[in-house]
Amino acid sequence: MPHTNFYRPTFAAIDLKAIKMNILNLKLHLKSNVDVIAVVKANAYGHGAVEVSKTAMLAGASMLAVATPDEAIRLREQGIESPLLVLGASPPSFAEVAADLNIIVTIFNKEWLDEAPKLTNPLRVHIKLDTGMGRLGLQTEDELQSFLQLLSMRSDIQIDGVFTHFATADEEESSFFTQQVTKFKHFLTLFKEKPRLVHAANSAASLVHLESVFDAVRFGISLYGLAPSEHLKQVLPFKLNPALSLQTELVQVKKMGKSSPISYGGTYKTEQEEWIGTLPIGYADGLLRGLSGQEVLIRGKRYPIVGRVCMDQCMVRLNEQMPIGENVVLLGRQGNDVIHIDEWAQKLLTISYEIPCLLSERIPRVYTR
Ligand code: PMH
Repeated sequence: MPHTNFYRPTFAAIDLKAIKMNILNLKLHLKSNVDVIAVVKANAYGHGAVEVSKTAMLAGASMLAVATPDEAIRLREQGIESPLLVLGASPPSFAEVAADLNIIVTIFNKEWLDEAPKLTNPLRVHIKLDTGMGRLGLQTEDELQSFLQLLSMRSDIQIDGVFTHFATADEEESSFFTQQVTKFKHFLTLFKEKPRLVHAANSAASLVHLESVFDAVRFGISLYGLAPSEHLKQVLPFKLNPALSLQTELVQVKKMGKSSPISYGGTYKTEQEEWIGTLPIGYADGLLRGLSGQEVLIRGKRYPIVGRVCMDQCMVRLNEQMPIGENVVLLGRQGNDVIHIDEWAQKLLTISYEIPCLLSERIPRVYTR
C-alpha cells in the first residue's frame, strides 16, 4: 500500500482479476471467432493503461485501442508490443513513426493520403466510416469509392480493418442503431476485398446487439465492469465486475460543538455536538465539489461529506469517535455495502464513464491480482 512510504493514504485500488473476468465472460458470450479489442484510451478510462493492457491481452483480447498517437507511443515505450490501434485522428506526419512502431492508424479522408509521406515500412490502417455518429469517418458511397481508389495506389499502406461507431447502442429505442448497422453493411459491399477486421460494436452493442458483431468488438466501459447506461444495466447478459475502488483514511477526528461551521464558506454548520473526520482527498484528485453530501463507507456504514469539498481535503460527519487511520471507502465495497461509480455519476448529473477518467494523476493506482 502506498502509505507505507511518505504518501498520504489515498489511492485507487484496481482489481485486475475483475478486468480478466469481464473479458472471459464477454468471450463466452460472443462466438468463439470474434476478437476482443480492449479499449484502453484515456489511461484505460483512468484505471492505468499499462497494467490493464497486459491483463486484457493475457485474458484473451487480441488488440488494444487508444485515442491518440501519443497514447500509442507511450504504450510502446512502456513495453507493450500487442497489436495497437489509434481510434482517433492521427496527423499524416505520424505515419512514418506509426509504421516503425507497428501502430495501426485510423484514416478517413483523402487529404491524409495526399499528405502521408512514402513509407519504407508498410503502415497498417483501419478505415473509419461515419454511419450516424457525425464525428469521424467517410460519409457517402462516393467518398468511400474514391478513397479506396486512391488507397489502392499506395503499396506502402495496407488496409487491415474497417469500422464504424454507434451513437445509440446503449438506448432501449433501437431504430437509429439499426439504421447505422444497415448503412455499415451497405458500405462493406463496396470493398472489392473484405478487410481482415470488420468491427462496429462498443460495449453496449457487444452485450446486447449481437447482430452488430462482425470480426471484432471494441470493449471499453464494460471492460472495467461498468454498464454503458441505466438501460443496459437492466438487460446485461452477465454480471460485470467493477475494477476500481477509491480509498483513504481518517487523518483527523475531532468533536465539534453545536453550530460549528465546517469548510470554506461555512455552508455546513454542525446540528449538534458532532464528530467530524477529515479526509486527505479533494477536488484536485477528482472528488469534485459537487460531491458535497455524497456518502463514504467507514466500518461498513455510510457517512456524509459535509461542507464544501476543498482542493485536497474534505470532511465527513461521523456518529462516534473513530481512530486516525481508520479506512474510508469512497468508491467500492466495504462490509455489506458498496458505493458504485454510478452513484457518484447520478449525484454529479453525468455518466459513469466520466468518473474514473476524472481521478487525477495524483492518486496512485495500486493493482491487485
Ligand atoms: N470505439 C470508439 C471509437 C470509441 O470512441 C469508444 C468509446 C469505444 C469504442 C468504446 O466504447 P464503450 O466504452 O462504450 O465500450 N468512446 C467514448 C467517447 O468518445 N466518449 O465516451 C466514450
